Amino acid sequence: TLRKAVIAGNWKMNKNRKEAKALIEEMKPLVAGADCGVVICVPYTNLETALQATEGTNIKVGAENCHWAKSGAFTGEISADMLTEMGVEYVVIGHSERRQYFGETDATVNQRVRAALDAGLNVILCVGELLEQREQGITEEVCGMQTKVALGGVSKEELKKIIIAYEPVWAIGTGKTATAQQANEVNHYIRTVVGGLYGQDAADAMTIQYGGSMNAGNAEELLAQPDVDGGLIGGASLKAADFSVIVKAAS
Ligand code: 3PY
Repeated sequence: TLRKAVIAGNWKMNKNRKEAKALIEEMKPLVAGADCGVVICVPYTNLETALQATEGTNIKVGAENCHWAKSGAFTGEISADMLTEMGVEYVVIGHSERRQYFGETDATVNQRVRAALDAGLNVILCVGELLEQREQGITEEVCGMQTKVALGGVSKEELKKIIIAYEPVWAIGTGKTATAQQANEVNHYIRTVVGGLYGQDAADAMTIQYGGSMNAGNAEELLAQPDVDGGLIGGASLKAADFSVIVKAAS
């Protein structure tokens, strides 16, 4: 990467509080002094534990989603304000598992992005194509559209609080990884789209991660690509040793 990288763990629906604390304690010394941003995005029930365990360290804490309303009759949902009030600094929005299993659309992703920004959160916005879409040759159209809709109503100043994570859906939880070249191509394309919306300076400054089975073995090659500014890490973020190898590869 040409920019400072950010490595973010996406724990998904894993770890109870005790396990979360143990993982963070193991991780802390291994990532201390890293020359990249380090974030862990954890289940809501682990946020308090993670905030306490990471206090005074270089590890930032994120949630894995938030709702678009400030409060109200939305049983089971969590608002962005509830997260910032706790001290949470990041939130993942639009992960493909949300799109695939929970009816998330480009429009609701945009609403959640807006709410997160209004609350002062940093957003990790996920975009990515399905396998059929890649095979049809419409990867750029899909990722470009998802990016544009998600950024609707976002100002150039607010854009500084957004990281985009390109996560090809066929590479998520499947063990399949995009080649470093495929990752770089799409990341570069997304940067072009951002440049069209906000100007080249904003595009050049933007952190665009790759996600989708990035692990200790393939991180170095992916992170060596000029347009890959870090990673959103699934399974490998649940192991302190593996996660720290990726953080080192980004430093
Ligand atoms: C993966 O690596 O599988 C992810 O979904 C990261 O968000």
